[in-house]
Amino acid sequence: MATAFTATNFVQTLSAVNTRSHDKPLFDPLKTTSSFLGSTRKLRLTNSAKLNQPNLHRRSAVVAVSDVVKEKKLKSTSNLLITKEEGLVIYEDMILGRAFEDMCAQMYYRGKMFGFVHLYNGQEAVSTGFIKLLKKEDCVVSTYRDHVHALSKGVPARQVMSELFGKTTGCCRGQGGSMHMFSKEHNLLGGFAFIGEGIPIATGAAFTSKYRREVLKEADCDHVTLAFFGDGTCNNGQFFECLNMAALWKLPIVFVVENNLWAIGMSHLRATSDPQIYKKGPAFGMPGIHVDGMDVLKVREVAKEAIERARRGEGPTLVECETYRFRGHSLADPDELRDPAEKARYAARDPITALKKYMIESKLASETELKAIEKKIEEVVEEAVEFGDESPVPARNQLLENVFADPKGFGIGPDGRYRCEDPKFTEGTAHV
Ligand SMILES: Cc1ncc(C[n+]2csc(CCOP(=O)(O)OP(=O)(O)O)c2C)c(N)n1
Ligand SMILES: [Mg+2]
Repeated sequence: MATAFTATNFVQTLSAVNTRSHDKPLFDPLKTTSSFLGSTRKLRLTNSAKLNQPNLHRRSAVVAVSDVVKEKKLKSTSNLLITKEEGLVIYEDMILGRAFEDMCAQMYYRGKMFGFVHLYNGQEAVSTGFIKLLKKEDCVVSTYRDHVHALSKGVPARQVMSELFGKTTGCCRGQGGSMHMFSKEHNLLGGFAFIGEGIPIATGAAFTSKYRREVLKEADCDHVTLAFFGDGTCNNGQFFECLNMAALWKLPIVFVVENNLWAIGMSHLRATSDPQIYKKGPAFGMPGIHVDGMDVLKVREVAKEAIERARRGEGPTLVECETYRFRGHSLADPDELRDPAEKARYAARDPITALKKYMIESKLASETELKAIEKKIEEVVEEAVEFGDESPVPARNQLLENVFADPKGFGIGPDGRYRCEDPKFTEGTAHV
């Protein structure tokens, strides 16, 4: 059976282990059982067989939880993982993500949006579990599946919807669209259409925080960056290059892999030599951890420690969240390739239903309280659609903005001609 460091291992293993140490690890990763479900039984067996080969028996130590967390845990008087207030915030954020995406599907099929639109249904526990722990100054870097990361980071739903409608009131004034959500105010450094493209941007943002703190002596600059990306992306070069740099320079970053087991129609198990992505962390000298990405509370526990480690200046962490998308790759995908039994298995583990059950059973909230949140969010999303619909489309002179780096701007002059049509535009002296 394949091995996995679970969230519990990460949070409960109580003394620090040097990742490069040859000392015996505090727990034996090869003895833990896997929760890696995967999609194709045949391939899963092939991969577990591979793990018995001697060269894959390398034991990777994991940096364990710090004394800070240990103390906090001991002082805690409750067995519950969250307070009522925290639970309500988490629930609301997950409901917002789900309701927003469902509305996007409706609007897309009504022709209100253009290009590809990739929805996040099913993966909400990852966005909420991580981003709701951040400070405003912390940065988030996303992929083309970015609407919900933007919402969790605090970009108002109306600005995200308006962006999807290509309107001037969108968070990128309608110039980004679905795959390029960006907000300077919220330190959302972008969705990126090319896979892996955001990882170096995130690494750069983390380097900025470290530079400001250590070189510019801004003592309070303890900002952390979260880089979100998928399983398919982990086979790309940027991933490895950035793990190397982040570990080398001990950057305050968390690499969050949203392993939904598929890259469009390619099963993760067919596409990668060792499907346990978290194991690639220790190879670079950083902790690697696997967590059930359908359980927001487990994600949150791991996220807390990984974010705090980064904030304390102890460097990066690689977190693999095993999750699942409930819809096709994009709204243009008929989703005919995935096994219906696999889809049903994950649908039964809906992270929102699970949280609701936990909150009610633990008496953290009543059914009525949760219903009130759902109602409130319904209104927020409705309002976002109305706002987007009523907002103006960009003027023609916005077309070439931000396309070329020219201090005078290459847009359209007051006479309606493109500035770049002026023969003097390359000299920066055009007056059209
Ligand atoms: C550099 C690059 N190569 C190929 C593509 C085409 N492409 C778009 S999405 C995708 C799959 C990515 O899968 P994964 O990283 O698992 O993310 P998920 O869609 O599952 O969230 C690919 C290959 C791309 N966008 N960029
Ligand atoms: Mg994927």
